[in-house]
Amino acid sequence: MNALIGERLSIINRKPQTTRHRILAILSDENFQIVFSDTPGFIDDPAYQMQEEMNKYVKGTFEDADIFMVVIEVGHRIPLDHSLLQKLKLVKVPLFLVLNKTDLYSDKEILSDIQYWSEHLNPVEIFPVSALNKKGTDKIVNLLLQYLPEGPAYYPKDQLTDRSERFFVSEIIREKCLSLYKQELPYSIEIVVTRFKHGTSKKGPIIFIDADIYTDRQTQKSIIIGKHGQAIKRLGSLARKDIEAFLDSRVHLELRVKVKEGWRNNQSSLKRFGY
Ligand SMILES: Nc1nc2c(ncn2[C@@H]2O[C@H](COP(=O)(O)OP(=O)(O)OP(=O)(O)O)[C@@H](O)[C@H]2O)c(=O)[nH]1
Ligand SMILES: [Mg+2]
Repeated sequence: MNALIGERLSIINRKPQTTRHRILAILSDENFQIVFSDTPGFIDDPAYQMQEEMNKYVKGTFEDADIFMVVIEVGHRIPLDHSLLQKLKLVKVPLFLVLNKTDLYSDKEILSDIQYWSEHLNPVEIFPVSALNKKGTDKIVNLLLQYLPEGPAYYPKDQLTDRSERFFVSEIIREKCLSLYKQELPYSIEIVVTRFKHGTSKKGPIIFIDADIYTDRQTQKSIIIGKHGQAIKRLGSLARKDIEAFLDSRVHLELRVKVKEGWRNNQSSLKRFGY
């Protein structure tokens, strides 16, 4: 989705379950408006209420998508009896298949996948792409326009997303947690922006941002902070750089760590965290 709209809206990380919400990206032109909706990946055996909520975002797309665009990595042969594939075969709207990461695979492997998926999933279009190198992605928008139903624009032409700046700030911080902290730790983390205030400093305009990092155990809190606060300092400085680029402004970022035991299974916490 980022490659198609030319903005970095959805956070990216090699760890699975990076995307936890449904994020809209709106692409408008003189004659069209396409609303992309990035979702989490489907989780087969949800262990937490949070993951059930993530799956609900996926299920929601079956209600309202005008086109399904499924992204599968080349060479990833998901079992054909997988419930999601079965469901995708039955969708009434056009199904696009995007075979991603072509930069890592040979032409032979890519061709074999095109053949395999056209036989077993029967999408109306298949796009071998490298989202990383923006290769093969330029054709997609034109084809989407051919298959999309006509209708009035839902959003103002200058609106890029349905999410707030606060939301993206929290996502950027979470993205840095995913790359800085090991193994399971990032999965127990949620970010809440508690202050977002435009101000001025000696050097000119600045945005003051405070954010709470929630985790579900005291031991994790100390890991997040690190020895002499080194880990959280590094987190703050990496996140601030990306937030400044995203907001195109200087930023002062304050991070605090809090413990909320079992938040991933707590309905009111989940609601508060925007699930
Ligand atoms: N080599 C290569 N890597 C890619 C490409 N596209 C994405 N990646 C990498 O694949 C990993 C996963 O990317 P994400 O955007 O987080 O994938 P996702 O499908 O949204 O995954 P979740 O949000 O976790 O469900 C990241 O490490 C990306 O850098 C590509 O075209 N080529
Ligand atoms: Mg994602």
